[in-house]
Amino acid sequence: MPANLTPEYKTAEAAFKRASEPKDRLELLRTMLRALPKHKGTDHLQAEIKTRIKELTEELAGPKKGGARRGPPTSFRAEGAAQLALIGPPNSGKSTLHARLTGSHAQTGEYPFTTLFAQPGMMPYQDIHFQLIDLPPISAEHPIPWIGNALQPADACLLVVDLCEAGCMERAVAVRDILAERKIVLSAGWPGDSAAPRLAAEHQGDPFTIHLPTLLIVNKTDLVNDPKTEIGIFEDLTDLRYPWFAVSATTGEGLDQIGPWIFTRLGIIRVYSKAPGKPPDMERPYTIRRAGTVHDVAELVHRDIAESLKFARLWRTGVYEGQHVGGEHTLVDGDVVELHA
Ligand SMILES: Nc1nc2c(ncn2[C@@H]2O[C@H](COP(=O)(O)OP(=O)(O)OP(=O)(O)O)[C@@H](O)[C@H]2O)c(=O)[nH]1
Ligand SMILES: [Mg+2]
Repeated sequence: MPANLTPEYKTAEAAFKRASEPKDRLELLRTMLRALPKHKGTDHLQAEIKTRIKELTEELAGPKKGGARRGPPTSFRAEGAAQLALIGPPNSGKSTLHARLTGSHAQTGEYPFTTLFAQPGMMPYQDIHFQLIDLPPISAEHPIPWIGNALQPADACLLVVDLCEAGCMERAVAVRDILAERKIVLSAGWPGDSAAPRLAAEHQGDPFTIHLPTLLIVNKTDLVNDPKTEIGIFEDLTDLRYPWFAVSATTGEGLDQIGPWIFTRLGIIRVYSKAPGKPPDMERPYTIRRAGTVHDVAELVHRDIAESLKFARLWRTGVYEGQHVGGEHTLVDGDVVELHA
């Protein structure tokens, strides 16, 4: 990090890291560039900010007039409780998993490089959904220029591997290394891990580095006698260490472990809203993250309500029965709130 960064720069940079809307990100990049002291020590950072501004400006400009039609979208605004990206080497079963978990008709094939574009889908879990993004394989042979853009809105990723495939270890390591070159770091730590320090990356270091919590999905276990031993060997022979599940996308074995695990490890909290004098809406909870507050829920309901929030009434089994709480009150899974603005 270059020294002598102004408070204005730091504020803009922190906001940039939290922002997910391309328009907001572009605006914040411009503020960062304006606020950045211009000297030798910031040359590199200036150049990188300018590149990102150029990329985002082009993306937001949409199809070029009279030019060739642009391809399908490469990134999707996060929907549901969290966005999870399916990444991995060719032919490991990402699309088969996507189809099975979301009911999509993602194209699958017995040959590598079947998937060419990003495709979203919704995977139900209890009364919420996770958004699952199917992606083309990540490999040295076929670089994906837009992979950084595609992973920008993701909260986490599922790294899908097929241990039966010859060369699977090198290919899995290659995925990690190719992404690292693009400043996307696959991380074994998840925000909901009680032992893990709060993701410090947000407050220090390079503003363009993304840390993606990673779950290893060892697929095609229907073809393996002893997945646990195979995974032990995989861990010994590579330096990849991620939490893992052994599954089969074709038989469905092991797949029901994924939803609850993600829910806990991302620290997701469901909050149910109610209008005064009416029963709570138990069908469609709002979702926030661990340590989230009444104010965070109000933001999800409507920005105006968040801004003019006076208090909320809170119901929590065995603890609260409609008591008044302020916007800063932290919530837990299953809370019911009635917002008063
Ligand atoms: N036996 C078995 N075969 C599987 C399983 N999952 C996927 N396959 C097969 O593996 C092949 C590749 O599956 P895809 O889902 O297309 O793999 P992919 O990772 O999306 O492939 P790319 O898009 O090329 O990266 C297909 O022939 C699938 O039927 C599984 O759990 N068990
Ligand atoms: Mg595919």
